[in-house]
Amino acid sequence: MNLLQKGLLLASITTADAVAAELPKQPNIVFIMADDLGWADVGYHGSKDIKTPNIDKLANGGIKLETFYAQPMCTPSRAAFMTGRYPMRYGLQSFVITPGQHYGLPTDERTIAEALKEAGYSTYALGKWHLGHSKKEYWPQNRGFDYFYGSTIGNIDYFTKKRNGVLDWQRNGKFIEENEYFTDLITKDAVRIIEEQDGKKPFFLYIAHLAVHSPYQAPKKYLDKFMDIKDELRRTYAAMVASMDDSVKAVVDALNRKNLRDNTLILFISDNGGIVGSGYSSGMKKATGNKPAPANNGPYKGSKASLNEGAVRTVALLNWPKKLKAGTNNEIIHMVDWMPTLVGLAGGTAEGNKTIDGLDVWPVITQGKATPHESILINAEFHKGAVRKGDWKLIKKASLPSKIELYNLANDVGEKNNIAKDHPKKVAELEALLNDYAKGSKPALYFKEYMPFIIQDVKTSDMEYSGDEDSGQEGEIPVLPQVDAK
Ligand SMILES: [Ca+2]
Repeated sequence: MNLLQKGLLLASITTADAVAAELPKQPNIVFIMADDLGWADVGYHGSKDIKTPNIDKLANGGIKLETFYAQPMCTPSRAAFMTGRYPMRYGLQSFVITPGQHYGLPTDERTIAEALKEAGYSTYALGKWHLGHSKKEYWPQNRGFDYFYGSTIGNIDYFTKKRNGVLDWQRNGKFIEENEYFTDLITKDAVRIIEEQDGKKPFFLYIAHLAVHSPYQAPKKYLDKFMDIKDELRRTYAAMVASMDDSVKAVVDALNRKNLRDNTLILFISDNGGIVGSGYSSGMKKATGNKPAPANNGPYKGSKASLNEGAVRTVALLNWPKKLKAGTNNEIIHMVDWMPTLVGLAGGTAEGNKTIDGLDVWPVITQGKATPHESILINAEFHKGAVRKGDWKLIKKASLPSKIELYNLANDVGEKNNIAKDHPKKVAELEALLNDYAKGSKPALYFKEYMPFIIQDVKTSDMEYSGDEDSGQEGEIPVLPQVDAK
């Protein structure tokens, strides 16, 4: 084809086609997951005491997703990302996989890493997994990742990599003792991986920070930067954010050094909102010495694990200077959307043998299209759930005494005015919608494992008693106060 023919061909295709034609066939994808980051704890959302110049640079030079929904907690959110499916569909809607649990992301669920690997990508997982640890079949290297370096449980010590005395730090299945700070170790490995790329294959690099999840620990050099923050917990938290911000810089610098930046999409997303106020659990109170939790969710109500915006509306941005025009996007985008969107961008196939809840939001991000979601499920558990449809959000607390909350987020983003009583028709519509979603749910594996007599879910009261339930769980140790024999 000569130049004239090429010119004619270009002139004959539409603008949209031209944009598509310009896209490299298979961009590299660097997905950085923050853990429990407060919405307002980044500079570009107005944080005054915590500086995040490197995250801000990505945000301001990229697309800030300001109506991005994750799940309320770590395990469900990661599951939604990995599968493109709402966690209630496979029993991960409730709580997280705790160290004593045996379950994981069911192995018949297809992951984004499997889909990208099939599309020709090298796939790497670094950091915190939290989608199953008890059996190797749940580990990242058996869920589509060529390589895994990190921890499979949550909440390990940032330095010892132990949880209750058990080491949880591995490289490709080999447990190793490394006492450097969690964030520094995964950052060094990310940089090494980027530097070793030979350009023959595109890569998917999933960097899952433990930061800024508890336990609240940071290296001295970062703590020293925040001596003006009086509250010790907030100071440590700020130091953890700053360390993660430096990690972002190291990754971007490595991509620049390797001349990979033009063909690499970077995403920075928090898996859920921050823990604020009085926190949410006795464990958290213990971790904080009964002090207020350190995060700030800005205008959004609630804390991690709730159904309020503070738990599920998270820090989210994309950056790809060569392809994405800087700006702010206010359309509804959900964690489940990354699977079809990123796999679509990679020219792969997201759909396996199960229906995906996520939708391809690339036209929303690049062409200013409206969200393709008529509604989104915020979560559905046996005792509570929430949906958003347009500007309306309904929260149902089904355990007795039950409670219905209805908010119009267009004028009440802080969920301050429950207007359920004024809008019975809207309540009925959204309650029916939430119930329809919930009909597609499976029993929560968390409760099933702790309460084995539940054969369907607590919601149905469908329990099969063996008559031995009164003896408790196997090996359950009585908790008794010490009694003075005298
Ligand atoms: Ca989390």
